[in-house]
Amino acid sequence: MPASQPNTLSKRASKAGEYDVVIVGAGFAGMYMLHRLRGLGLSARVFEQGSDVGGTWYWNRYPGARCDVESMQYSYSFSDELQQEWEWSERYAPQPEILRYANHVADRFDLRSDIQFDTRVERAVFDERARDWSVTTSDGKTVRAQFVVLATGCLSNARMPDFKGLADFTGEVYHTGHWPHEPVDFTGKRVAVIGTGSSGIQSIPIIAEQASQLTVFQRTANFSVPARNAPLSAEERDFFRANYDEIRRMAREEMRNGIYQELPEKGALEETPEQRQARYGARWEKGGLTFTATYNNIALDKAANDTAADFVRDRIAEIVDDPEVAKLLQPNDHPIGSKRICVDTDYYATYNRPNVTLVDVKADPIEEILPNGLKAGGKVHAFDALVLATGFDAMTGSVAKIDIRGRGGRTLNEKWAAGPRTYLGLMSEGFPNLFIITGPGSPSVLSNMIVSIEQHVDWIADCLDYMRASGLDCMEASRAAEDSWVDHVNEVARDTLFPQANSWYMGANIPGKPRIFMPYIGGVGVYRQICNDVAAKGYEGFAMSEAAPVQRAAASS
Ligand code: N01
Repeated sequence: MPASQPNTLSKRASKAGEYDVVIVGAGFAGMYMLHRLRGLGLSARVFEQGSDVGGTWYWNRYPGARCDVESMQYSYSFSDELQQEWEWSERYAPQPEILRYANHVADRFDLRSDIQFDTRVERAVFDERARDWSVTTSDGKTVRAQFVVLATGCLSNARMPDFKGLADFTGEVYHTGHWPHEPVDFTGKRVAVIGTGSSGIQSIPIIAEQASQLTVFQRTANFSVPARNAPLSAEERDFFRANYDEIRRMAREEMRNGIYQELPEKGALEETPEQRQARYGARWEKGGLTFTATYNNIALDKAANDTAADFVRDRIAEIVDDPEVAKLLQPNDHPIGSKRICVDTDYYATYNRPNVTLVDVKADPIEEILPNGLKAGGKVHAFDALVLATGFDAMTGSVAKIDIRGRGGRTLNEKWAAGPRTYLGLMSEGFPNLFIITGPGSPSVLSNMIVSIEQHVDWIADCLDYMRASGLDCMEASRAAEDSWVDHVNEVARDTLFPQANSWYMGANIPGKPRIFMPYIGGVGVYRQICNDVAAKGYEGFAMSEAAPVQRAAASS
């Protein structure tokens, strides 16, 4: 950087209501972003809609909520002291423990003083002359920031279905993604659950233990594998702690999904049916998400995929006593893994309980919610409490709720009307100085989210540091780079079985949402290398510019 250049990025620290960076959201992404920016000496303000930190783990408090990535890996790696000292209790951490961890991180790194809770960002408008953002929040205030980082989360906009009569239901209504903070007790109640994705599959066994009667309304059967959750032994913890450097490196660089695991060497069809049975059996006994990594071509080859899907369908038939119920629970309309596979504790066995009934709402669609139940296929089902496990407007929903206006006053929603368009999932052309963490077009929800969050935060922080050192104050994805990245994201997805499912990855769960495979499926290692190469080439594909002399003069006065 020429010595005469002003330090354009840190001028805002001293002025009230002006920041170098506004961060939207205080989940795992927002918290780490704040920590990194402070380390660079930049001023940052975080706005968080909730009353505390934790993001998705703040809102998703439903019974049985826990992470499907093992706790020793679903944790920050940026502080060795933190990862050595924090004591995870179970193989898969339950939601309250993850929330305690988020709170511990906030306290340990003294983050709260720069976070404003109970405050939504309503609007962000780019000022082309001043080359900064004006950000308006739900308390009616407006602040200015040179950069905005959207750390809004991919699964944070709970989807309320538009059932006729829902507002007239007289009992309790809950959404799994927006669960009350007070304990909910279903003891002795007749409960209905609509939805059998991960949230439904985790909560149904617990609700069934409390409720006098549980009716599950299933539209699409999902593949689920046992979690085999258990307390973590001292040996398991010690193994990770002693080998964290290498485990984290492998997760970042060598694993497609950012989870350190044993990688398969063979394709499913290279082995005999007996060998496959033994291998799937061993993974089933081990439990967890890596079931679909038993072979290296399950996500690519339908015939290989069928062998894994058949194995799970057979297990369902074995576990569930009533053959009619078992048949309904066997997924048959999408390849295994093409929708996020679920990880459960006693899900299928729950249907053997006398107080649990499964209703197929694909055959008998829900017609309306009644004051004391619902009507499906002409039949009335009565209940006292309704649990909506109906998912999220994923990946774009939380961003779309903010009125974001870039160059020429164009809104991000207008630009993304036919589907999200980004360069590397990090920026969208026409919206300078606006970063997205784990946005569409990055591995994001296909990966261990904390691995992807840390990668994006580090990349953004390094980029801001580079801009500061180079006297640059404005950065924007180029149209050509964005177009070719979007093409690449689509092309890589087309080589897999993923687009065959009506999944939330495709936007298929939201009526009217464009059908586009949103995350980047090339793998976190490949993606990281691409991002690093882009940075090494002076942020290739991004236009970066210096403050104009008149602005520099104003900035330094
Ligand atoms: O949401 P989902 P989720 N009438 O969209 C049904 C992560 N997560 O909250 O498939 C009837 O998967 C819908 O039916 P269909 C994880 O990444 C992680 O469960 O559209 N049914 C489906 O069954 C996960 O993938 C963890 O036919 C309706 C269900 O509701 C993601 O979050 C835990 C309906 C929604 O399933 C989302 O999971 C929880 C309607 N009108 C979540 N509308 C872990 O870490 C929707 N459905 C373990």
